Amino acid sequence: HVPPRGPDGARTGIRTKAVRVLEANWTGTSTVPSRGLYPHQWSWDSAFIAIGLRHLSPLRAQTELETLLAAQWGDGRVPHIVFNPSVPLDAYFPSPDFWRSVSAGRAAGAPRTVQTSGIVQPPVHALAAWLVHEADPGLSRARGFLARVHPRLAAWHRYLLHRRDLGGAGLAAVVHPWEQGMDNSPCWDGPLARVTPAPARSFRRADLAHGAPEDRPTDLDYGRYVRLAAAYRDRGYRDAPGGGHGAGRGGFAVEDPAFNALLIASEHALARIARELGAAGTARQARAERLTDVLIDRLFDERKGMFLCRDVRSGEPIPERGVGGLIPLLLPTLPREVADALVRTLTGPHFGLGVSTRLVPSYDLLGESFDRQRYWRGPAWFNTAWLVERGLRTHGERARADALRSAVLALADTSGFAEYVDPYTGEACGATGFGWTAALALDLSY
Ligand code: 9WN
Repeated sequence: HVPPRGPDGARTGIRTKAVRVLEANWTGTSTVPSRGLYPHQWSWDSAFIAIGLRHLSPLRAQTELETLLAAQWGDGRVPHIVFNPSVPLDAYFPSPDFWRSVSAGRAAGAPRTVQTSGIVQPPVHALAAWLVHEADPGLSRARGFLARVHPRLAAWHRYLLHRRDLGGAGLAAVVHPWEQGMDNSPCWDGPLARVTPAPARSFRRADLAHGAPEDRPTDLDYGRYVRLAAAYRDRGYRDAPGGGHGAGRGGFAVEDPAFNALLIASEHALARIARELGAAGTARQARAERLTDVLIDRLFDERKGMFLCRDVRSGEPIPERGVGGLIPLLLPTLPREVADALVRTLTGPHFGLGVSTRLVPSYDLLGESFDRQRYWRGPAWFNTAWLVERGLRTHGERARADALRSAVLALADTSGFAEYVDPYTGEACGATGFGWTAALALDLSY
């Protein structure tokens, strides 16, 4: 059901509650995903959070993105975590003393005055910057917001499209499951099996102090995350063609459809930003369209009716159906037949949207590894729902988009703005009072 509209046509109840979460998670310069579980600034969280914050305070939304971009590395990468120095080291693992960005990241141009991780997350930022600008163009122009963020966003995309083109086809590759943002998706099980896990006694998981073990990745997953991140760090966070770092048998390099679709959507946004700043933006626009074609050629699986990941090391597609394979629906120049196939898959037996599930599950309902409770192996997340909602609307699927929007608003409310929910029942899993859940519900309430 859709929360009742107030006298001014506003969905007042959920807005008030969402704003309360965003206020509680605001630190003064950015917003934490969760006070307990994730007490620092995360990259793609901040982009989604800014999209919600623009309704509450366009200035705060601009600040959120500017704080993140201030921690950008010289080589253009935007780190996946910007650490808050006033938070104790043992509050989150891996902490700054693991990443050692200032020393290990020196050659790659890590900032000297702020500590960050050395890996990245999906590039939702240019899309967020454009949406934030649109919320209050007058304020944005007065502050020179787009003029200041544009060079940083352009350098960020340059890093991804050049240094991270490990497969040589023009797409960006992720070198760690945390980079794609869906940490323990069954899509990574194959490529991760080649990685020798770091011994469990060599690190201490802080997440289990806040989250139920059955909702979180396993110790074996963590052992592999730690091994890969440490290998990347020990190579000075250098990117080598072919996924060479963390290399030998143990490398990880994957072309992911969601990561690349978000990059392309952000390229479209960057073209608009360039136009607003007086440039033509046509080359960037053309590149976004070209990249959409490459994405289809390289990652679309006609038989499965969705996009798949591609393991750069083996050169083979990864047969698992993850929600990331539906995110390219976001792209405006997707051919009709591809968009139609994605909608059929979304509402068919593997994802069941509007038939058996209330919100888009993160993984194939019929897949062997499906687990309705464990993190990215089945539960439904609100950021992917927001992206699919936008995709449905982009391709004229208005009734389905409306239904998904209503489900997001209802479940965000009843779950206490949960990090993720059981896709069948909507029951809360993980943390509550979660930043992007509140922000994106707020956005969809308008
Ligand atoms: C590792 C912050 C982040 C999200 C990711 C989500 C989770 C971190 C973790 O939390 O990942 O980056 O410790 O599990 O998977 O998408 O950005 O909310």
